[in-house]
Parts: sequence; C-alpha cells; structure tokens
Amino acid sequence: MGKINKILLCGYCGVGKSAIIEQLLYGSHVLESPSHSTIEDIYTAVIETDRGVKEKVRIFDTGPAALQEGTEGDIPKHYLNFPDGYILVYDTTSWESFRRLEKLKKDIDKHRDKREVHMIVIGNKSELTERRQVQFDTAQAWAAKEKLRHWDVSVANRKSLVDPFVWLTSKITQPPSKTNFLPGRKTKSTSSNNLDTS
Ligand SMILES: Nc1nc2c(ncn2[C@@H]2O[C@H](COP(=O)(O)OP(=O)(O)OP(=O)(O)O)[C@@H](O)[C@H]2O)c(=O)[nH]1
Ligand SMILES: [Mg+2]
Repeated sequence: MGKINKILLCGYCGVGKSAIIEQLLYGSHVLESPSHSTIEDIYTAVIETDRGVKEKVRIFDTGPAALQEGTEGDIPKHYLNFPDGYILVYDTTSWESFRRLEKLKKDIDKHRDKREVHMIVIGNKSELTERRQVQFDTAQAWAAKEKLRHWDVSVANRKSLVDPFVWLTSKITQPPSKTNFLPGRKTKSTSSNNLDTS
C-alpha cells in the first residue's frame, strides 16, 4: 500500500450517496431513516482489488452543493482536480437524478485536463421496483455510449455495492498499461507458462 487513491461520489441530492458508503463500510445504514444533507464527508477504506492487493482509498462524499440543487450549475472546480476515480450515482426511482448525470459527466470531462481518471455509474434503490423510473437498459445504453461501466445497486443489498467499488479501485490502481511500450525484438524463446501477465 503506497499512494492513497481518491474516489469522489457525486450525484443529485437524496440518491443515497451517504447511505451507500455507510452501508459498504460499516453495514450500518437504516433505510429510509431521516437523512441529513451532506456538506462533505471523507472516509478512508482499505479495498482489496481483483488482483488481490489491498489498496487504501479515500472516499469523498459530496452533498447537494456539489451539484447545485435546483440549477443546472457546474460542479465546483475543486472537485475536478484531485479525484482518481468518480462514481456517478443516480436513483432508479428518479428520472431527474439520472438526467443530471449527463451534465455532470460533461463537466468532469471538460475540466479534467487530459488526466487519466476513471468513472463509473451506479443506479441506486433498485429494490424499489414498483417506483422505478429509470429502466436498466436506458441507463445502460447511455453508459455504453459514454464508455462507462454501469451497475444497478441497492443499499438494502450490501453485496451489490461491493463490485462497483472493487472494480473502480482495481482500475485506478492498475499498473501502467503495457501497451505503452513499443514491441521489442524477440531475442530468446520463453515458455509462456513462466510469464507473469498480471
Ligand atoms: N429504499 C431505499 N432507500 C434508500 C436507498 N439508499 C438510500 N436510501 C434512502 O434515501 C434517503 C437519502 O439517502 P442519503 O444517503 O442521505 O442521500 P444522499 O445522496 O447522501 O443525499 P445528499 O447528501 O442530500 O446529497 C435516506 O432516507 C436513505 O435511507 C436504497 O437503496 N433503497
Ligand atoms: Mg449525503
């Protein structure tokens, strides 16, 4: 464990950002409990990647001010400088919360200065099937167009929260791509069984 990796959770108010973190890290969230709007909370977690490495991750939970409620306002610029990864959260029972992601994604893309960042999309409250306003396929089509991985999750099902965080942590901590190297000349034959391709 070396560098601390930073993940920013953002999305419309009330989509469940704080509930997701509390449930993921402590399993302690009581659904539909009276909630307080977040100003900003920072959590530190250790997440085991799909390479089996434990990585320290700092998770920034933002509140409505990060997506200025009632306006189409920009995300504050200081949120665009530091994260290595973004989790865009919408509420599957709120079309408005999904619609807001488009602008958010554009803002992040515009300001990230060619820095490599990774972004994923999660649709929360998916257990509320009767109140669903955003169909999985609709969100999936948008995510595919934007080249983003997309999951439906629910705070009621803690396991559903694990995959997106492990996937994103694995991405932001992955060693530099080997495709950056030009192909070299083969000098000696090597048994492929000995190659560590991880
Ligand atoms: N049924 C259901 N309720 C949820 C779920 N996730 C969150 N909630 C509820 O939704 C409400 C809002 O959750 P918060 O975590 O406060 O939402 P937030 O995105 O942090 O809101 P802000 O901090 O205001 O931006 C709370 O009453 C949660 O219990 C879920 O998966 N299912
Ligand atoms: Mg919150």
